[in-house]
Order: sequence, then C-alpha cells, then structure tokens
Amino acid sequence: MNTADLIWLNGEFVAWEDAKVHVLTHALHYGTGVFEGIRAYETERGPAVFRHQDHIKRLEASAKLYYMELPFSKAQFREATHELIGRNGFKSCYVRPLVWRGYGPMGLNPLDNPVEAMVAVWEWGAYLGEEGKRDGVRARVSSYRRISADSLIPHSKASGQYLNSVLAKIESTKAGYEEAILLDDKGRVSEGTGENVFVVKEGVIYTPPQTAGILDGINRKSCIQIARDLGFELIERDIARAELALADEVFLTGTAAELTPLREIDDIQIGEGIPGPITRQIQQLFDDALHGRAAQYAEWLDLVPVPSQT
Ligand code: PPE
Repeated sequence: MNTADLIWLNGEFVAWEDAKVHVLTHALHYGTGVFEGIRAYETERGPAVFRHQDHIKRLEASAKLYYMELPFSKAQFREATHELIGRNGFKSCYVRPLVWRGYGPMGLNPLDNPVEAMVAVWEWGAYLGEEGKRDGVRARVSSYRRISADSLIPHSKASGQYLNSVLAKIESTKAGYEEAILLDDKGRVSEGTGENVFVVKEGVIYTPPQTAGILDGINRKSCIQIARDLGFELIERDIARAELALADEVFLTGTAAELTPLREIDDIQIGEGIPGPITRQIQQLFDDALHGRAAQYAEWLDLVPVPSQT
C-alpha cells in the first residue's frame, strides 16, 4: 500500500512505522472498533475533505451504538485530519479514522477497556479501478446475506461487522467478479461489500431504504440529492433481486468506490452493458462536487487550512 510519513495516534503525531498497538488489544480479538472512510480531494482552493463533519458524526454514532464515547472531540478529529493532510503533504488522499477498545481486561465485556483513537491518511486510487468507474464492473449476488439488525447493527460502521463484507468479497473475487451485492435477511437487495446500490428503470431511480440492512452512506445521501436536483424522481423502496438484472442501469456509491456503474449482475448484462445516460449524468455532477467544481455543493467541502494560516 501507499504509505505516509505520519499517523495521528491518541493525540500524537507518530511515524507511520511506529503506529502500533499491543497484541492483546480488545478490538483485535473481538472486532470492537468503529471506523470511517473519508476522502480529501484536490480543489482550486487546496485539499478539501468531502462531507467531513458528516463522517465524524457517523463515527460518533457508530461508537455510541457499541457503548463507546469518542475519546477526543469531533473538533479534535477534524483538526487532526487537517494537520495530517498538511504535514504529510497530500493534495488528495483517503482518510481512515478508527476508534477502538484497547488493551485491558480480556473477555467479552469491553466496558473497562480504554477507548483509543487514530487517524491515518494515504493515497488510494479508484477502489474498483479507473476502468471500472468508466466502463462499469461485474458483480454477483453473494451467497452471504448482509448482517441484519437481528444480530448486529447495520447502521454502525463497526470493524467486526466487516467479516460479512470480507466473506462476500473473497467469494466474488475468487469467482472472477469485481464486486458482490448482498441481499438482506429477507432476500431484498441491500448493498455492495462497501457501497450502496441504485437501480434505474424507465427513468426512475430506486435505492434500498434504511430498513434494508444498509449502511447509511454519505455518498448515497449526496447522490440522492444530486439526482433530485437534476430533476429525477428518486424513490427509496425495497428492491427485488431480479430488478437488478432487469434494470436499465445500476450503480454503486461509496467513499472508496465513489460512483461506479455496474454493467453485469450474475453474468447477465444490465441494459446496454455500458454505463447508462442517467448514471453518467449523476456521476459527472457528483465528480464535480467532489472536486469543488460545483458551486451549489460547495458546503460539502471542508477546506484544509494551508500551513501558513494555522
Ligand atoms: N456500505 C458499506 C458496507 C460500506 O462499507 C460503505 C463505505 C458504504 C456502504 C458507503 O458509505 P459512504 O462511504 O458513506 O458513502 N465503505 C468504506 C470502506 C471501504 C473499505 O474497503 O475499507 C469506504 O468506502 O470508505
């Protein structure tokens, strides 16, 4: 992977290779951590973090659902990230905050373990490939169902919960696909291993609702707004598996994946087998928003102060 000079760990800036924890860290054994995936983009006014406050709020929400309080304030996370981007000299990068139960008593009750925090940044290219973003990717429906609220918390971006995505990702990769789509416990379309999903049919856009086991994606929210601002009808409703194959267009959204079209599902071509016109239109405006070229979405960008001003 691409590295950086510094990582922020529990309030200190430490060298990348020194950012270490004890092997008896609670989260390493039981998955008791919560994290975020954020991106900063190069804009005309310098690096800008996309919907930074929304991501930090979701980090706090994820922690709350697992009985953790953020060990630093939201403002401290924000400043730490700004300083990391500046001091590592990045124009654009991926940002990964993690809050976890640290070294302390072993056993399942984590409440006496310290809550620790870190933020790392590194340069991370297109998650599903530049080609994938341009031409679309191939996915299959996973044999694993998306975690349900019966046993875990889809709304929390919790480390241990990602074993579900990891299994689906391994399965789809070994079978020769770029991504997997998971159904929820009732067999309805939920999401990708790290992306929300949208279906276009006869000019109308559909996406699964909050109750379909999804992570409440920040790019999902952005693309819903962009689609509506462009004048499209967008409906949040349950989606049947067959609607993926029968759609005119399907696309995925996520911080890492940005907006990536799907061109095949389960070896069935979607629409014309190339990204469709509605996908293209939303992708273009979304890309403009990310890079600070869309004035109407300027408030989504958290500009990183240049060092001389800090
Ligand atoms: N669902 C899941 C399960 C998910 O992990 C993500 C983000 C999303 C939906 C989209 O959420 P948002 O980024 O707020 O629009 N996945 C992150 C982790 C990817 C990884 O491999 O790690 C990401 O995109 O950063």
